[in-house]
Amino acid sequence: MTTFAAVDLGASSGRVITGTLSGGRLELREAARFPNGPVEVPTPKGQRRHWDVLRLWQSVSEGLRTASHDVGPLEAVGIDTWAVDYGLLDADGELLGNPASYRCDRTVGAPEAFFAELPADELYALNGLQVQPFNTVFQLVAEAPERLARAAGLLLVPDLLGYWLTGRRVTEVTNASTTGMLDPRTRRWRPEVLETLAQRFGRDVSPLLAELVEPGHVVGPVNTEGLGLTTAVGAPTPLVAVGTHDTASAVVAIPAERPDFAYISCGTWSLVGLELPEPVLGEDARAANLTNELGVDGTVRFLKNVMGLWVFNESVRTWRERRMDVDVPELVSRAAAVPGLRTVVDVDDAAFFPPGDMPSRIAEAARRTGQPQPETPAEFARCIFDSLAIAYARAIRRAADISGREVGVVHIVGGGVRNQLLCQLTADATGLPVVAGPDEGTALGNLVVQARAVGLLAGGLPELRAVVRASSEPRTYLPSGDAAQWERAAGRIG
Ligand code: LFR
Repeated sequence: MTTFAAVDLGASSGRVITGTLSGGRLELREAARFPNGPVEVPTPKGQRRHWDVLRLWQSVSEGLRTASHDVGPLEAVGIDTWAVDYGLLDADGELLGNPASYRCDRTVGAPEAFFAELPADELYALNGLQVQPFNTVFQLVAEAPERLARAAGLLLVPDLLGYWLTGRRVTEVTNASTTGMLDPRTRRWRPEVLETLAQRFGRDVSPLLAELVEPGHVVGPVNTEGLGLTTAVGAPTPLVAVGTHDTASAVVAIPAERPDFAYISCGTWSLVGLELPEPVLGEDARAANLTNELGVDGTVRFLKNVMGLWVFNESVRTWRERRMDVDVPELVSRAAAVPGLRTVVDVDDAAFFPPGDMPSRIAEAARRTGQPQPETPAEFARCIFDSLAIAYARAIRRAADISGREVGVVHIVGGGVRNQLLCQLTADATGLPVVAGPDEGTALGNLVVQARAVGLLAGGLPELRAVVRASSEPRTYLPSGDAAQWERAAGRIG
C-alpha cells in the first residue's frame, strides 16, 4: 500500500486529501478541509479582493502534517488550485503583497487597454485563450506599476505554494496556459505577448517567469521546516507538479471508456468542453470565446467557462444573510418539484460574475426578457439549474461543431455530481447520456499523476482513467422529456 496527498484549493474551500493505492484503485480520505474566499479591502482606488495566501499556506502545511500523521508515509504530494492568479516575489524571494483574486474588479478595462497594443484576434491566434478580464496577462496590465517594478519573480498560486514547500521555482504548463502568455501549440511562452507587456512596462517580464514544466515533473523534496514528510523508505517526500490547474486535474479523472466524450467539470465554475490533441485557433472558436487550455500528456482542453454553481452558491449565501433557513439538499429536491423551464437566464452574463445578491439579478434578467420572475428559493434554484443545463448543451454543441468532433456521451465530475437534478437536466438538455462521477475528480486526477510520476502507476491517460474508474462509481442519466421544449426555452435567452 502506498499513499499520496493531493492539495486541492478551490475559491471557497481547500482540502488535503490522501489517496491510498492498492489493487489498482485509490481509496480517498479527507485529511483536512478549510475555508477559502477573497478578502475585501478598501483602497483609495476602490474595493480590492485578495486571497489570504498566508492563511492558505498555513492550512496546507497543517493539513499535510495531519495527513502524514493519519496515514503514515507519503510517496508524493501534488497541488492544484484555480487558475490565473499569482504572487509576485522580490529579489530576496519574499512575497510582495497578497495575490489579487480573479474576482477583483481592478481588471475592468484591462483587456481593452491590452488590445489597443495587440488586437484581440491577433492575440487569440497566438494564445488561443478565451477573453476573461481575469486572465493573468490582463491582471498584469492592472498591476500597480511600482509593485511590478520591484518584482523579481512571478509564481502562479500552486507554484507559489510549491516554492514554499521545496524552495524550487517552476511554472507548470496547464496552469501557465491560462495566463494568456503561452502558445498552446508549442506549450512555450509566446514572445509577442511578452514583448507587448515589456513595451507597456518598460521592462522585460520574461526574467520573472520560472522554467516551464509538464505535469509529472518532480519538483523536488518537500523540505519545509517541521513538516518532516517522508516516503515509506524514509526519503523526503517529493512534490510532483501535477496538472496544477484544478480543471486539468479534473479532466484527467474523466472515467471515459470511449473517445467521443464531452466533459463538465462542475464546481464553482462549470468547465464544459472536449479533450483534443491540438488546439483550435480559428475565428469561430474565438467568436464563441472557446478556450484552448493545456491538459496532461500533451492534450488540449477545448472548453468554455460557464458561470457554474457560483450563481446558486451566492444565492444560498444571500438567503442565509437574510436569515432564511436554507438546507441545500432539501432545496434541490424542492426545485425538482417546481415546473421546469418557466424562466431561464443567460448564466454567463457578466452581471453574475461579481459576488452578491444573485436572486435580484436573476429577477432583473427575467423582467428584461419578459419571463415570470421566480419568487421562492426553489423557483430560483430551478431557474438556475435549467439555465445551467441550457448553457452546457450550447457549449458542448459549439465545441463539437467548431472542432468537427462527434459527442456521444457527457461526463460530469466534481461537486456538481451530487446534484442529481442538475445531472438529469443536463441529459435532457443535451439529449445525450450523462455519466456523473467521480465527485472528487480533481483530487483523483491530481493523485494518479503523482503516482505515475514516482513510478507507482504506468501508462497514458487511458490507464490513469482505468484507475479512476476502479476508484469510483459513476451514475448514468439518460435523456428524458421533450427536446423541442429545451430549444424553445434556449431561444428566450437569445
Ligand atoms: C475552476 C477554475 C477555472 C478558471 C477559474 C478561474 O476552478 O480554475 O478553470 O477559469 O477557476 O481561475
